[in-house]
Amino acid sequence: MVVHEPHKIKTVRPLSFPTLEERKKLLSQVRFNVWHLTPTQASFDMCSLGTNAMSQEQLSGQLIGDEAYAGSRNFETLEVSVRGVLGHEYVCPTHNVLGCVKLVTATMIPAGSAVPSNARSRADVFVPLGVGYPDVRDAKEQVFTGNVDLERLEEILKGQNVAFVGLQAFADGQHPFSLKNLRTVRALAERHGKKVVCDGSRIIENAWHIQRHEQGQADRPVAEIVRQIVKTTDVFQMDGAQDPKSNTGGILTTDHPDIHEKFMNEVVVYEGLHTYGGMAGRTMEVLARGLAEMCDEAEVHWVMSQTERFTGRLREAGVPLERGCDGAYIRADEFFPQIDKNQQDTFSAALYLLSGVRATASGLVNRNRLVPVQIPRLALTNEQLDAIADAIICLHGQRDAVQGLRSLSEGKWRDQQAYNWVFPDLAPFAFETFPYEIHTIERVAVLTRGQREKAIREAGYNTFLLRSADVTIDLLTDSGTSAMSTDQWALYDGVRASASGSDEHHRLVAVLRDMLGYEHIIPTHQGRAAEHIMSQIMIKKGQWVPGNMYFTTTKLHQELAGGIFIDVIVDEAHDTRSDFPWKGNIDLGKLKKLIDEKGAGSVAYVSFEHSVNMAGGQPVSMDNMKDVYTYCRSVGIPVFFDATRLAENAYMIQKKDPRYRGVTVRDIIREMMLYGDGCTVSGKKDFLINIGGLLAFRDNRQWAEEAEELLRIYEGSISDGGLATADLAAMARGIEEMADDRYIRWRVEQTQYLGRLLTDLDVPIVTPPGTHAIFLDAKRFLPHLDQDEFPAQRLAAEIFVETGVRAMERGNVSKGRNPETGENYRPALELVRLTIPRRVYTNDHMAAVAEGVKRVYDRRKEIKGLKFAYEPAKLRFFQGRFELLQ
Ligand code: P61
Repeated sequence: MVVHEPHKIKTVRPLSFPTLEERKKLLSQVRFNVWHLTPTQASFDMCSLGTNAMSQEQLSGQLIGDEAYAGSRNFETLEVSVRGVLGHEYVCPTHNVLGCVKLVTATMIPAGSAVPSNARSRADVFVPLGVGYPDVRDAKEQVFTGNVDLERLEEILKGQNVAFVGLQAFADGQHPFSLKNLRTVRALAERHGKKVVCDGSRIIENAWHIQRHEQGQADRPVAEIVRQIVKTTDVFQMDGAQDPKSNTGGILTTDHPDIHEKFMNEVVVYEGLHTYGGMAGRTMEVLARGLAEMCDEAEVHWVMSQTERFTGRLREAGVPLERGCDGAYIRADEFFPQIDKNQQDTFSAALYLLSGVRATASGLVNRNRLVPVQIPRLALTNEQLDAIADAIICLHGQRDAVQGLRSLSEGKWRDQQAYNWVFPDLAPFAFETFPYEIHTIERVAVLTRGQREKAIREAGYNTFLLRSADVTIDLLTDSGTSAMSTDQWALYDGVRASASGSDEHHRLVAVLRDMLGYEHIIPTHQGRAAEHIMSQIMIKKGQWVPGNMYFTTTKLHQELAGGIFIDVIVDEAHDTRSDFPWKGNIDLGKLKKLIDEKGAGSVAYVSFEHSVNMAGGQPVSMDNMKDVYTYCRSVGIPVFFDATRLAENAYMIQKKDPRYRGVTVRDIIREMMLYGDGCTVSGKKDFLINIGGLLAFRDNRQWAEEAEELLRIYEGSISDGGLATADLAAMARGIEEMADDRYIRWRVEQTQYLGRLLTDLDVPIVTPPGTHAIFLDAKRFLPHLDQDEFPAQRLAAEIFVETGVRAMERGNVSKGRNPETGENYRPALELVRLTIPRRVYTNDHMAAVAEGVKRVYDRRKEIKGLKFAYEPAKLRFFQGRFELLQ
């Protein structure tokens, strides 16, 4: 079975993709020491410290609490979390893990004493301070390479002035210890009257290793192993920026009141106070939540599976590396056997030059020969990690072309290094991946099959009536379900709200005028509000409204205004097997025939939808827009776009029409919009917002004034259309982001990917795959069911039971009954829509969906139909309930 993230993406941070020329310039500016580059100068920053994606609960914690100097509630939250998760009674907060080391050093290391350890990384601190730091790591151990050599430790305990035994979980990022070894060390230390102090910043990775490899531990949850480790130590310290996924912070915990007392007295000197320890209140809140969540079994397994996959891919390709708990630690000297100096920084510079990936060693120069390529926890997708591994493999293939960096100045610390270099002539590596880093995540439900059967029964076999809390992958709709970017959130937060004019309104107008080329910009709370107003001002009772296939809300408002919708889409759109590339096109012949028959005066306008939703997300060609517009102008009929999915349509033009291959999506949009007189938009789709809509007219002031008249009555003020000012800000930014070529390509190609997976598995879908959704053809999927047994409705329900994926019926149930005959309409298309939210799911989610649908397909013959148990009169698909036919 495909493994996918046990969460979805909540917010994203845009990545940068500097060109080769920019990378050369930047490298020379930082004297070829990539340590000094910034994350926005790199495509992927391979560092796991303080760079992890948080959960939405952690992020919300940032705004909770009192930021009090003394006795803050945030500290109380932290105490509860420490006791509950780690099991130690006392906690002293610190600004980060160096704060912990400093307190321990001040209170527990007498001058001239030594700290035997299984790690080397604290040499950076201990050596300058004159603390002895003997290595007691068992070099012979193969699996638990962080185990202590007990004989050697005993010798040192006997011979030297030992302060305490200082261990690290997953020492130096590469060496886990076993629980058994830890317990023995503790007993040994105790016999010599010494304490065990453990840095557990990577305790989760170590606990996972114990669960996986230590005898008798396989059935224990990570949470229990974590407690065992902590309780085996006297003092436990943790970097908040690692496993608890905070951006900083640290804790020092113990069950010894006397030790804690010393920490409390010392913390005021170096850190802050014993109830905040140099952390902001919000950091304690984030850290507390991160601690409480870090043992989540599904998440731990996901994170570790990423590390295994990444190192496995590199190893298979022959890249010399050591296993890291959080990535691959490249053996730079073996990577470049022809280079005798500065191999680590040469690797870093060459990798950046080749691909824009930044990976760098830090700390003291000459501590080891490794370059850590760490995976920020939860922040990257497998698709991205595979590509990053491929970049390293690509460099490995060209390693002979690389000359070593020549030192300009030799520092003690890595950040002090500066070099000269001759650029190697490398074939560059380009990324075609998700162009974002995951900023926050939202955990999703994982129910048993039995629980899902119960849930769908209770929902009357209607996926609209399922609780989202019961859904694992929610493909009901792409409407209002996008992940906003950090840029959108920043603007949202920074807003100055207003019920009249606002800066955000001005900005939105400017952005839309530039994007669409339309003068009159009227925000609405969502798409149907714009449709309502458009229909009311443009349709006279009894007028025809030809369009390229109906959409439920659009048609409803046209009818409420007294219009008669008539479908003039090309015939190919109704054929689920046709591979015609422009199935969204209007059939000009049908349109002309209508106008010839009825007269131009009886046609209100042409309702022209981009990337036609009900046809399967099928695009309209540029030529068709031109032709329809040219003709309509000649007969004096306005053309209004439903531009809800305009950017997706524009991408399809870029992809499929050779004349537009080199044209940006932004320019294509601008040209598309030329061939219309106005538009309605549901902003909840391409505009990358959770709420919002738009009505716009190109240059007709009278229409705009009439529209504003209705807007004031039905929606809100003319400067917000009933939206919060903050939502206007998010919308303005979302519109800019939707036209980013990398984003929109990735977005539509993800849909195409799901389509390809399903066709490869012979599952019947509407072809070619559309832009926002894949439509399963229920007539071909369940050919043994009559359409009045609602095959698409049943299929959507069955997919949920099989996989936890929620889809939407688009067929006989949605179309409704003919009011004259009382019969179901039995439309040509009987479909199930798998709709893909924007920036929310990864390609692993897509693979899991395809695999799950295939399992339903394999047992399709046993699937029976449905009958209505409750049938509402209007829009029955929303609230209708069904029973299984026996
Ligand atoms: C959807 F089952 N679409 O696809 P509003 N035009 C277009 C849309 O796709 C659209 C609207 C206008 C939805 C949500 C939805 O029966 C349903 O912002 C091309 O939702 O008001 C919405 O925009 C309406 C799903 C709407 C439905 C109605 O999932």
